[in-house]
Amino acid sequence: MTIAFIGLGSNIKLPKQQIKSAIKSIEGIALTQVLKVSSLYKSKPIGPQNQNDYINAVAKIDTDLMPLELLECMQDIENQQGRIRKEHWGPRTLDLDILMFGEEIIKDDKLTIPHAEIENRSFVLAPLAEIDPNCLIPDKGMARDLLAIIGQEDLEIIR
Ligand code: ROI
Repeated sequence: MTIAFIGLGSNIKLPKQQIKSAIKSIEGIALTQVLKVSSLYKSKPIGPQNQNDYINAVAKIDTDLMPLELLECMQDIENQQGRIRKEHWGPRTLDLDILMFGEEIIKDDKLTIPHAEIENRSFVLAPLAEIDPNCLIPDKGMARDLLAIIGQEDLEIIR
C-alpha cells in the first residue's frame, strides 16, 4: 500500500458540490481507501483573474494502484463530472491532481510527482499541512515550512 495525496479544485458549476462528489467517487476506487479529507479552502484564482474564486481541498489516501492507474481513475472522475478539456489556466468544473505518491519522484510525459507547482500554492500546502502536519514533500521540504514562506493570508476556510 502507498500513501498518496490528491489535490481537488473547482471554480464553476457549484464548486463545493463538485469537490464533495469527487470525494465520494474517490472512496469508490478499487484497492483504495480515503484516510482523511481536509477542510474546503476558498481563494482567488492563480492565473487569469477574470474567473470565479476556487474551492480547493486535499485528500489523503492509501492505495494498491500504480501511479498511472491512479491517474486514470482521476481522469475518469474528472470526465464523469463533466470536465471539458481545459483552456490553459482557465475555469474548471473539477481538477484532480496526484500531489504526492509515497516518496516517489516521477517525471514523465503523463505525470510529474510531486506536483510541479506545489511549493508555490497555499491552496495545496495549507490543506496538506492540515491533514498531515509533518508532511514531507520529496525534493521540496515540509509542507508547513513551505507554507510559512509563502503565507496563507489569501485563503479562507469555508464550511
Ligand atoms: N487557482 C486557485 N486558487 N485554485 C486552483 O485550484 C487553481 N487551479 C488552476 C489555476 C487556473 C492555475 N488556478 C487556480 O489550474
